[in-house]
Amino acid sequence: EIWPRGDEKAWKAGIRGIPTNVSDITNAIVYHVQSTLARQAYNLDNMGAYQAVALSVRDDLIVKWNETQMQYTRKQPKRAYYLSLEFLMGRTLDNALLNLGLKQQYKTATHKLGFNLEDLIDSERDAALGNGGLGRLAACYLDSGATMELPLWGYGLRYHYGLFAQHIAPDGSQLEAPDPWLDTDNPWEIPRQDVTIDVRFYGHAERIGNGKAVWTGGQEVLAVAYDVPIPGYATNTVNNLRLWDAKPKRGFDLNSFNAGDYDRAIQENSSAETLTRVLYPNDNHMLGKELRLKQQAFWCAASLSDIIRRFKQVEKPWAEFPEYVSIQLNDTHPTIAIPELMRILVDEEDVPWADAWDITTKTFFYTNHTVLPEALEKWAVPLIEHVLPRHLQIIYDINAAFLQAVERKWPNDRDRLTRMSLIQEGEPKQVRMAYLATVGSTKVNGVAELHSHLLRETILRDFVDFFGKSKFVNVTNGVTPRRWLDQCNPGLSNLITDTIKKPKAVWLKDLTLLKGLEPFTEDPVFRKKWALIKHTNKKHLADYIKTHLGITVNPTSLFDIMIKRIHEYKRQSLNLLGVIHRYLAIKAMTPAERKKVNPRVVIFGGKAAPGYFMAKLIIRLIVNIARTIDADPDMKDILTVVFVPDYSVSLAEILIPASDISQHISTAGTEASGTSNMKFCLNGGLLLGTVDGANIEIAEEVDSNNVFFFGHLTDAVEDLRHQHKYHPIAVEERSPALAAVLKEIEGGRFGDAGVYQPFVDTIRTGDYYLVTDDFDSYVEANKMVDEAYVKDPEEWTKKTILTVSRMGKFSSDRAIMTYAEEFWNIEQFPIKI
Ligand code: OX2
Repeated sequence: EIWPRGDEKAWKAGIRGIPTNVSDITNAIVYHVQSTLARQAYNLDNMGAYQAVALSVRDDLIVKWNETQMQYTRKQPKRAYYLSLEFLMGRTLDNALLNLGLKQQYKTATHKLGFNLEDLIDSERDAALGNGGLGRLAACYLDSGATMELPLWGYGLRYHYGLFAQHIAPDGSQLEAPDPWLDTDNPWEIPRQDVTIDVRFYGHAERIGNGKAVWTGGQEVLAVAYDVPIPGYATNTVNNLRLWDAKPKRGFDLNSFNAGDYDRAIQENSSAETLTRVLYPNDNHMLGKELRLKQQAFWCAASLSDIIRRFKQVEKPWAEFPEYVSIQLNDTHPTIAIPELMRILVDEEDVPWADAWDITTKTFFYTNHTVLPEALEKWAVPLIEHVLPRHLQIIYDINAAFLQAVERKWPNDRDRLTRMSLIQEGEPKQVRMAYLATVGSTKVNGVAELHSHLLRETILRDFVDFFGKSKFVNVTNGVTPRRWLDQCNPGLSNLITDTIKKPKAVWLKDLTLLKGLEPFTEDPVFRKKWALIKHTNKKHLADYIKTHLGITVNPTSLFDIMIKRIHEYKRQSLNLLGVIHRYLAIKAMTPAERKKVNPRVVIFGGKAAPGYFMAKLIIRLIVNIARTIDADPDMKDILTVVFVPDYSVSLAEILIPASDISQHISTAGTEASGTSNMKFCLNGGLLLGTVDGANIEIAEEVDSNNVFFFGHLTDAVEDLRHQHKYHPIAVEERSPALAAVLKEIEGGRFGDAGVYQPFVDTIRTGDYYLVTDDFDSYVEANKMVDEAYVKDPEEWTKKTILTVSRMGKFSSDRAIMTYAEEFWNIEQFPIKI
């Protein structure tokens, strides 16, 4: 029945296989140069060659993608869907080649055609459809889902502009530039003009009894699917990431057009297309903008409609929906999917309310990524009422039923009802999305042990009392070892393969096998090879810094790297103040003393949300500290500070393998997990960090001897904040060392003091993130790092080997299998070709 027309033999004969020999691959590339791109060898640049190679790889992916989707359709295994407003994919070509196992062949083929594959790989633009950890996690999970052969799809938005590009202005501040990443053809997506869904906004919802309503009028927008193939590593599985693009439903308003009012005729048109125009550039911060709510609703409605269409193919009763479908909500961004599924079931499919609620709560699972109050989503009731009038009714109905149940359990406890209500009183009233997501899901999880614990003890405490403990669990994040070890650090990956005597196709899918490295810690020949790889990676980074920034760094120095979004809770502040402290200390030394200082290169990278004043000020200060220090001849070869602009996934792939130390120094209890901490340790960069997020579990695995911890613990934070607020003590008293540093900033050593005063003030007064409290122990920890690094390089190398060998837990394969087995109840479904 899959050959519905024509001659089956003709169809079968025409089906493409995947060429695996070099000459077929070469031919495929030449074909795309000539036929698809209509170019010739003599006018082909790297960009053109990249595109031809990418198109050829795309063909390979599509063969497996088709096969995978067909086998899913035929056998109808239960599927899981990962709804994420962000997928920070980075580049695709290298990853696709490695996952398909064709890199060597393509290297030879491109060489034959006069190109260097690595240069072509570098021609690709990052797909930056995410802000930071949350979006990159989604990308790692897709890689692991396909590698573990799970029927897992992603759903997201096809933003025309990804995260802004970051430039540094002459005065050192961040400048944002748009990222029109789709201006160059994107070979990694398959447009599906045939897969479209109507989505409604605004209008009017009229209740008609039995919990039902009809929703009419308003604006209708078309969602068009774009499919991004997601290849598993060394498997036949190629899963799908479906991104929705918005299109006006009608071309334009013909009446206005005919009346000569062209502007009006295309007005609705452009308002529809605005929907998927741009990614909101905030990390861990909620803005209550109407357009963002519309993005969320658009994406949820399109995805659910698509999922339901697929479910209808199996012709089963609605009660069995959760046996075919599980949906993971990546933070609260897709929470509107909960009332949307209720709307479809109740209003359109005639399912009674109680049954619909049962189906809905069995379908959804909610991952929380933060406890920071400013990041918790709350939508103003009047805004939801305006944009999604029917959804607001449903939310109120869900709330009424929920509060009745709370009332039955704890009669006459008004405080509790107020605390737990999905609607927060006030002007305006607000919908608490984390509560709605919790009530509407089967399980709720945090992303590291400490974070999950804090969730249960703080923001979701009442809900744990109500639903019971078993609903609230932990799934510690992970990272894909394909991209974050094999791809970014091939030297190390090859050494590991040779050493543990397991093929890559085996150990990269079972990262606990890294344990096999441990005995080699004591082997000096092995250590030498290991250390040489790190040195090579550092040279590579030094080259990058030289070519792109014109700064010379010495690869024998200790490379100290902090790359992440700029945020006060992450405390780049502590790092920059520590750098000034180091600078002052060196300045105060005699030349002879300076000779004994362990040289350090301190590297910062990260973007600030365009509207986040303090974060942008921090960037400006870092850049100017770097300029002052790098211009000071006394610091030559002793201390160099670098701010790497436009931090991205592909830059991380250069930076991480080159680190000796990486910093993860958030105020205890604020960083839910962190994932770059895992990437650094997996590449032999040791951790300098606070007792926070996944740092704690990393230390448990690798042994706390191999981690440099400092700072107050989570338990102490509340009291310290209270002290700062009600019994302030001057910085001069709390930390004289820090006071001396602040004085330098205020004295204008790094440029106009007035500019930085607001930053200094956050520390002098209030000090919400406890910089003062942790500064001295931070300086102390840095001393320990220096000592460990200089005193005994062999010992240092041993630490890095032990660390890598014990990082098995942090593979995203482990995390995704936990979701598959303990949440979604889906099974591995190998694809046979
Ligand atoms: C981030 C968290 O800040 C980070 O700690 C975590 O590792 C990452 O998500 C993946 O779980 N937006 N970004 C995050 O949380 C939110 C909200």
